[in-house]
Amino acid sequence: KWEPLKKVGIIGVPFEKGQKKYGVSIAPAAIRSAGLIERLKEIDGIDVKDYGDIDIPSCNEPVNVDNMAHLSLVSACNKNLSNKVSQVLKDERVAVTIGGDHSIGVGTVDGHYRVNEDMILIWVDAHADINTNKTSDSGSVHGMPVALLVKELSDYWPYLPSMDWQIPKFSIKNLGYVGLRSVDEYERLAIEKYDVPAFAMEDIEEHGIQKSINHILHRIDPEGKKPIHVSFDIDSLDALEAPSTGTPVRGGLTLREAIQLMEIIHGTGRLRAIDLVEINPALGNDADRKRTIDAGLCVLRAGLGFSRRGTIPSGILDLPVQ
Ligand code: NNH
Ligand code: MN
Ligand code: MN
Repeated sequence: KWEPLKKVGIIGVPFEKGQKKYGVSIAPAAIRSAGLIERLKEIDGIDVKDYGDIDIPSCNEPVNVDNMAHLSLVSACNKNLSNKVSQVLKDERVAVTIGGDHSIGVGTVDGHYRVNEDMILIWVDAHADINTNKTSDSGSVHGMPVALLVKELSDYWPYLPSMDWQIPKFSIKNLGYVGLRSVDEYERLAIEKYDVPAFAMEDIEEHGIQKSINHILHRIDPEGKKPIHVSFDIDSLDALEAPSTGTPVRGGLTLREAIQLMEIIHGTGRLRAIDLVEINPALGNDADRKRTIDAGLCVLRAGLGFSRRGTIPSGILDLPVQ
């Protein structure tokens, strides 16, 4: 009963307060001017609607929670984003969110969950982003979104002023990881405690992308009937493929592996939301920037049905005659 959705809604999130470096907030504009909409429209049969950028609060009543930088801004941004993602999904479009740093995963997943409680989440990242404010070394919220979202960890948080709008109901049983290679100690503990299917680079090395993603999907949704949310951190790619990002890690996915991953997920017909986060056009030189943005576009195109084989124009049966 599932078929790939041909309608897509783009949401830009020029937000970077979930981490410390300048530049992730200019990614939506940079990716748009690199031809985001045009390149998605090249996909056979696709209908793209740009919902524009969400409103980013610039200042807010600050709240002080130990080891959580800019929590009130992160929270306000995610509240708007959650509503926007819900709206796009209710319009029966795949919600494609262009970040911004990965703290915006709170809003995208919350917005998806509110429309469909069955959703499952594939977190494609070098990092697990499952720190609490007690376990994080950085105090940056982009390392915490998964821990904020899952109900199983809600008792490990203090009261978070400004976050009352977000009720963590999503179950960690519906989460899987691909691409991990920089996991903090307590993050590893959480992954093992809850037996989260987590394909770190060494597992991908051993099994390949196809078996890895199929194993995860089968583990969390054996009947294959739940909508899929992919939260794609560009640093899941090898630092050579995607240099313009705040915390590059060597030894990551090749772009070919990432494209294959997205093609397989597209092929389920159940992909309903994609986040593309942590592209930082302010880091590196022109070639780095171009390579990183282009990699992100290739990932989106693969997830939305672009075929590397090429497609015959619709309604055409033969070559044009002279
Ligand atoms: N785990 C580290 C932290 O909590 C790094 C997170 N950085 C990321 N995550 N880019 O995807 O801060
Ligand atoms: Mn991340
Ligand atoms: Mn990361």
